Amino acid sequence: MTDDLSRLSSSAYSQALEVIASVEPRIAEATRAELADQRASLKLIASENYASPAVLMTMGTWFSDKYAEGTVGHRFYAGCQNVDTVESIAAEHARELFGAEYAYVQPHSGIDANLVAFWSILAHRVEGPWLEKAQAKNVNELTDADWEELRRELGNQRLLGMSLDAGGHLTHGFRPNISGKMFHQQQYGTDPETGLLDYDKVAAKAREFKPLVLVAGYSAYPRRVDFAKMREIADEVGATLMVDMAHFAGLVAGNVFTGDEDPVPHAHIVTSTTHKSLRGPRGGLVLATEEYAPSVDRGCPMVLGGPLSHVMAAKAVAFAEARQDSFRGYAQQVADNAKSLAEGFLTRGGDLVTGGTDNHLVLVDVSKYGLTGRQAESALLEAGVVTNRNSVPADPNGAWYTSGIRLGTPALTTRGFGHDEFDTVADLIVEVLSNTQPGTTKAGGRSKASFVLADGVADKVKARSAEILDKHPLYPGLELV
Ligand code: DSN
Repeated sequence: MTDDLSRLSSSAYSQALEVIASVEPRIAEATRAELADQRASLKLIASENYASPAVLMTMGTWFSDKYAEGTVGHRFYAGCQNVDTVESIAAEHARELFGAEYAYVQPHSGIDANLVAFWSILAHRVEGPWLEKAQAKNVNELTDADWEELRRELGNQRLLGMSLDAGGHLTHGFRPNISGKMFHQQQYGTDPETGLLDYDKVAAKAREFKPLVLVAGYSAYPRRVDFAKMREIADEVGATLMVDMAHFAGLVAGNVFTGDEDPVPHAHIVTSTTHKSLRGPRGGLVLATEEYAPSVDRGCPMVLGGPLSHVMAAKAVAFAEARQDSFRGYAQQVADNAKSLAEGFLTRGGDLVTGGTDNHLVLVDVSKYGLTGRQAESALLEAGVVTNRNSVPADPNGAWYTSGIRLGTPALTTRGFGHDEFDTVADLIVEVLSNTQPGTTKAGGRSKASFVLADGVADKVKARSAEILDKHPLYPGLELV
């Protein structure tokens, strides 16, 4: 931010907090406390970032008050002319940013974006009278008999996605999620030795299972994916390729992932969030080929509530930021920093799933310290290092306690961290983990949750973190009064 913008943001936020405090002072106080906490901690959650003040401020306007179900120029409510402007600009930026034929910026979250994609794929793939009927009518005009016909057509559809413990996401067919209920699902994993995707095995599974939907993408796989290969597999078995790029959208936007690693030219439909490596507001996004656009457009009211116009406006601002040259430098630094972080662990004897990274995240297996992921996450938090526990492939501790911690570089890269800072971060984490012991259960056994962090370690780590955090302030120049 320039000095002028810092001064303006400082006064805008200070005044906004005063207005909030006049109604509910505790919320104003919690908002101040959240900024202070975020400024004082090492944020390493791979799915988080720091949006710019421009993005944040765009969300706090009267666009929040407007209903606008439908699509641009075709709304179920009157008075949507300004929402139309906002949605059109956001979609235009998204198309340009990703080189996509079509962009739908209404989804409220990544899960919503995936529901829109599932609906779109199902509706698109049902040939014949039902599709014509659905396209000819408003969804609300379909009769019970129409729906019965749809259920018959759609029943028993199959989805093949990456398993949760290999790094896939809940919405990729995990049994307790709606995606695992609405589809017959099977999962592909990673090679037990290397932890890497084995495309031949994915292809063999696809040939055997013949899915309607092949889902690629991940939330905890520390490597790049060859989407050209995934498309070949999908084409061979007649599946639709859906890529969920929620985690790495910033690396696609910033041209770190190009060619076969860029999902947009290869997938039929691509979903994303907008707030992770892409550094926008909390929300979702669907990109599609023209062929899928009509069914994607039915996302609201089919599976979405009224679009959040204030968030669509903030998406437009974030996409405009991501189209600037500086975003490419940022995205490359995110990937370079992840490598520095991984090297920092490896040189200190750390155990990483797949032995390293080539995206924005690192998955550390903490078993070698005698800890569960939950104990590691809690001990690190005590020392001001914010991470999240995560399963590792074939995790003996399951999805609750886990054996890993997932670390991402997008947020601290936004603060200006580089190679040396991430090497220090690895050192601090190893310091905490090597000085943590599992606690004991009431029955005297080894606990999977409680832990004992050696005296003085948390303070020492906090002091060393403060040195680097102070050199890279969050929202530099933004002072609240
Ligand atoms: N919560 C997000 C993540 O951490 O990956 C996605 O669900």
